[in-house]
Amino acid sequence: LALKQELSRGSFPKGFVFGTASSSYQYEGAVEEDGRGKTIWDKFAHSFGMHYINWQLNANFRRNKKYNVEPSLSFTLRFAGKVIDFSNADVAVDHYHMFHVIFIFFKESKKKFSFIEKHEIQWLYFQGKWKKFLKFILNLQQNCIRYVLHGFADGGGEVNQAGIDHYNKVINALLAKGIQPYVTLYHWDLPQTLEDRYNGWLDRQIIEDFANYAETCFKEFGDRVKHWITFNEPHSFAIQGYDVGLHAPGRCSTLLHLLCTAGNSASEPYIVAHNVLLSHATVSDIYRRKYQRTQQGSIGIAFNVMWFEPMTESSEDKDATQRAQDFQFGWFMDPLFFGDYPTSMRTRVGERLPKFSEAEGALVKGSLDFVGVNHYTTYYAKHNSTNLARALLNDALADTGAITLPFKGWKAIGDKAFSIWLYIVPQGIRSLMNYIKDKYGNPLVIITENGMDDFNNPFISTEHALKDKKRIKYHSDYLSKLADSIREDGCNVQGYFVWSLLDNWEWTSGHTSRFGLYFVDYKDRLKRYPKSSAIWFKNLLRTG
Ligand code: GBH
Repeated sequence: LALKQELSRGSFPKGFVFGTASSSYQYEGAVEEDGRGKTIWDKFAHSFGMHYINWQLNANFRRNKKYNVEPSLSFTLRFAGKVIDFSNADVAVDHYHMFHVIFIFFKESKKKFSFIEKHEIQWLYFQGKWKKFLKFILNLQQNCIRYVLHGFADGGGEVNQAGIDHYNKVINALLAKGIQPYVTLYHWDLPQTLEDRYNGWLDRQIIEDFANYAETCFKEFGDRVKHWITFNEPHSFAIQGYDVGLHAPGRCSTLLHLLCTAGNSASEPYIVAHNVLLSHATVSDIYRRKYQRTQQGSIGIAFNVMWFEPMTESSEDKDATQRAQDFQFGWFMDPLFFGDYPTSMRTRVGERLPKFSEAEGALVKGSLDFVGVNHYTTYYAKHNSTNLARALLNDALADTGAITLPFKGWKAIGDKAFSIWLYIVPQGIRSLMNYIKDKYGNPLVIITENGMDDFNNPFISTEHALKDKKRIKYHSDYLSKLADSIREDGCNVQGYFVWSLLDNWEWTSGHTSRFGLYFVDYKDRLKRYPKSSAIWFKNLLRTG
């Protein structure tokens, strides 16, 4: 408790940045405006009401020859509704019209605004009354924000000026208030045209198209944006999109996966990840050769990284724990730091794992200035040798030969947030930071996401929902452990972003889940209110 009370901005080194994170698809809405093209998530979130059986007999037999996977007969069914509450992100939290809510942390000032005043101020801005609002607006305590561009041109090379103008407004407004934008180039919203034309991330053509898009961003915004994140969580979209099938484009090919369309989960996740790594490296190379010297920014990539603890002390489980980490984080980190995939992956995935040519390996290796880590939770890992896994799990996940669980017997590893996967284990962040330090030579790390969600309970009052003690505890516990990893263990961590600034559209969970420091009232014109955690965070950043 004593430690917790001490937590302040001063618990972190000089120059350490604090911010909140968001993403275009989960926030913006305005899907028909300013020439915005359709994305794979638009299609995915709207594909409900369809029931069909999609036989993949042939696909699976072809795959067997090529990839040496046991023959299987499988089919998929698509049921109604990809998103649990049948919502979509056509409106999301309407951020395209209201990016200015990023100012809702009020700077410490001579004038103390009351709770009500602050809301009136926000509300004015929300309604587009800019000038009046700007009179009131003061700087945020946070000194940066993680923002995602929705701007991936649809492959034709045509740049949409309306989109550029919009993001110029956002970036300039942020900088005018002293807030550094950390910009993510890709957070899962691939143009549907590229999916239709050549299967998106499955085709190497994506490397060139992504590079063109990224270069456009460097040209247009790089004079002001100094922190670039090429990708958000390639592991998530490779596995969820091409193996489990729960995310766009919803491909997978295993029996028992009722929500998927055609795919090949024995090979596609690996191909996708390979093309992502090559895209990242190509973009990073372009940035370094043509822009970095003049623009003086840095480039990184953000990964979803759970921490894993062995289920038992047996060497089998310890090996399985390492494999689980190899297949999640090492999959990307090893190529980036050592030039090739982990040995455990080479051994277990064999011919299905793509190879880097010598030149590609060299391009990928070292192609980042910082590692973004989205960290939320910790699981146990356990050795798994049964073939049942291949039937029950998805192919790429089964390749690990590890089962990961948040339970030991009946005992959960930590308290639970609302999301089924999110268990609260603060110590995990410290262990993970040490793992990165030891394994990869203490690279610069930025925590690009950390947070927890509550259920969007329709039966409780807004006042009640604003009292989010659990979230305060979550962040203060994780931040304490993070501070320990820096101060006591010497880990090179230089930033922390809360996921998320606002409640928003949580992918397959739709609007059932609330991750924000700010509450969004879905029943009343999307008005925003600070939860207790927003006030706590602001105070934390004010002290020390
Ligand atoms: C982040 O991913 C995303 O970057 C962000 O867009 C999102 O809003 C935020 O999390 C909150 O969810 O359901 O058991 O198959 C977090 C990492 C990795 C967590 C995949 C969910 C699926 C686990 N995600 N994982 S399961």
